[in-house]
Amino acid sequence: MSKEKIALCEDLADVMPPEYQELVATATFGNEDRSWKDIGSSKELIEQHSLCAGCPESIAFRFIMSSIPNPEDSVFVGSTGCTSLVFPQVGIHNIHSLFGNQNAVASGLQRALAVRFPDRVKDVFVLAGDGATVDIGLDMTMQSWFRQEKFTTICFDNELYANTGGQESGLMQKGFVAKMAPVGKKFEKVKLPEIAFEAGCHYVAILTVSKPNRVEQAIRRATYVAREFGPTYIQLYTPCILEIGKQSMEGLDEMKDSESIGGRFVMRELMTDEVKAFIKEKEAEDKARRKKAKAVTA
Ligand SMILES: Cc1ncc(C[n+]2csc(CCOP(=O)(O)OP(=O)(O)O)c2C)c(N)n1
Ligand code: SF4
Repeated sequence: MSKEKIALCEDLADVMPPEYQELVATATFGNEDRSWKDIGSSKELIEQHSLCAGCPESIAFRFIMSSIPNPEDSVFVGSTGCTSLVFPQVGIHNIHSLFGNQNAVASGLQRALAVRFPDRVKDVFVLAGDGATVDIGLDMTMQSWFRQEKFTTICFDNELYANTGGQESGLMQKGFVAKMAPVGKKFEKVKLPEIAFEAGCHYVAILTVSKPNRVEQAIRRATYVAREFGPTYIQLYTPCILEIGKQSMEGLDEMKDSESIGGRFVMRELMTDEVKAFIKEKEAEDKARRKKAKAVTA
């Protein structure tokens, strides 16, 4: 979506419904400094979703959408799974791809956009479950990293195939028994962040979605690094509360437990020294711009 597309025709503005007028007045698209703090007012991002009540994937979507630096010129590529249920309701261009093919589709898209719009920054993001990213789609995921495709892959890691009722995934923890995997997982959770770094990702982060400022930082870093260097990867723990037997209000506690010391989702980032220096410079630039903008409005 673009702010231009929702602009009101002056002659008809006063007869438009108040909700629409409010949307136009508060939409954050086009504002470089929008952030997760705008979620409450930026109705253009996402209002409804069709996930289970309390599913952490829904808040992950909100944080991601409010954090990407260039939403009007961004495209999401999705895959079959619970994440794909949200796509019809997001205010960002998106493409649904065959299960597992998402990184192949994103590769072609990113290249085509670069040729078609050489003077505009276009960001592509893959948003898919761990089954799509790591199991059935691992070949496509890895090959896009080997080829150094310039986009960000975001894996919604709920440690199983949720949408089809709970089958085992490579990212499932050892010993976990899912509804459709009664024997229990026999090997450790695959270390995809390390594999991603080894396979050529220039910035990798693993975290839960319990702290929006951390998600925002990771998304922005991954986006900037993908533009300049090449592939980036973010793995977000979005537990399937249905599968682990939690109530709708318990997803947050589950994430907090898993990220405390010794947990499997303690936040970590992997990057080279060159990328670290680039991020430092970029964040200093952003800070200076925000300070200047604040001084002008004061
Ligand atoms: C080519 C293909 N293979 C298998 C399926 C069946 N299928 C649909 S969703 C899904 C599991 C999705 O799991 P995951 O990617 O982990 O996402 P989640 O639902 O857990 O968010 C599977 C196997 C399909 N739709 N298409
Ligand atoms: S089945 Fe699990 S992952 Fe899917 S929407 Fe429900 S809680 Fe979320």
